[in-house]
Amino acid sequence: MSEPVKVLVTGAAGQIAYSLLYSIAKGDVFGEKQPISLVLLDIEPMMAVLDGVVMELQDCALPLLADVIPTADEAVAFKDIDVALLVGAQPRRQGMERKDLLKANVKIFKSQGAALDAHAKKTVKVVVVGNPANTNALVIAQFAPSIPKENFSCLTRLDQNRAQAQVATKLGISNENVQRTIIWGNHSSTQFPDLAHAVVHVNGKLMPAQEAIKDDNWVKDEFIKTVQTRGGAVIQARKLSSAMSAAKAICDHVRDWWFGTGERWVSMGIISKGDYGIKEGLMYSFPVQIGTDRVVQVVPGLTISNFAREKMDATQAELIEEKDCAFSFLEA
Ligand code: NAX
Repeated sequence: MSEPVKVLVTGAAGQIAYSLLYSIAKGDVFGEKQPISLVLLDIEPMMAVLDGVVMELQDCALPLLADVIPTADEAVAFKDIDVALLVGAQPRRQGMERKDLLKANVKIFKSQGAALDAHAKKTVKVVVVGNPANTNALVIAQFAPSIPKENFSCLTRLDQNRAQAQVATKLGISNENVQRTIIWGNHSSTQFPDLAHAVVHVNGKLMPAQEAIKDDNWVKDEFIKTVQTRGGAVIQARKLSSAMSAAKAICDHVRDWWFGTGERWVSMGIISKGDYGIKEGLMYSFPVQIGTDRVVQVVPGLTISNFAREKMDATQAELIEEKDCAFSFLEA
């Protein structure tokens, strides 16, 4: 058996982690032969709850789980890790303004950035899930200057999966028959779920999704709105935010980064190098392909319509505003 992959999950006592930890520990992400060492970080008041999570992981008697390290200490949590899944964040409380939320999270991700910089392997792959995910990811990257910028990402795979599932349902086909749905921009209600390049297999024939759907209004209006507001709809129904689907999306994101995507396209937030006119240095969701060398590359050469341009710019504008606001707290 090979050396364990050391995976940190923050927010480990929370609801996403409750689904995520089991999936990772049983081999859904790194494969069925790869031992895993799990590090679980949460805040001090959650340590008793975290003990319960550790007991349950033990009780699963999973063959791949080499060890479990629960902690509230960032120096312990980030030590020699290969993968950081940053799920924990300050939640938005009633009456809290967006800038207060940003301020609280800047503090968390600044501190975790310093710990990452000091203690993690330089090859560490970082996925930020805790909201506002794109901006939190930029903050942590800023405070971990010794880690290459290409190693930072944020999760928009849940949005991609939601988009894919909407198309599959609309056409009455299985999810695997829908490919190349794209999420551009922020993991927020300004994101742009784009079907212009999506393809579907219908009755054994590969065709553009929009041609198969034959309903421009649905594509440009209902589909986009449904995906943009899906998180809110789940909260409305469940009185809790998405957890099972979020955990599944994190597994998809990391598995594809670890093993490569082959010919598939996936969406993930990465630091922009200026592709498609998106401002350099923003954490923006792009369609990407990933090689077996774990290098992430933006899918090149897509035609961008005026409709798409407007939506891509609107979500970019929100990200610039969030970034400026977050970085103003850092300077203060
Ligand atoms: P929970 O409130 O169930 O769990 C969050 C956990 O994080 C808690 O146990 C809390 O104590 C812990 N935490 C807070 N500050 C911490 C810190 N400084 N260090 C370590 N742990 C800390 O939330 P959950 O439903 O699990 O959601 C977690 C985050 O994911 C939220 O920010 C949520 O908004 C975000 N989401 C992001 C998604 C995405 O696609 N990017 C989708 C799902 C989810 O909404």
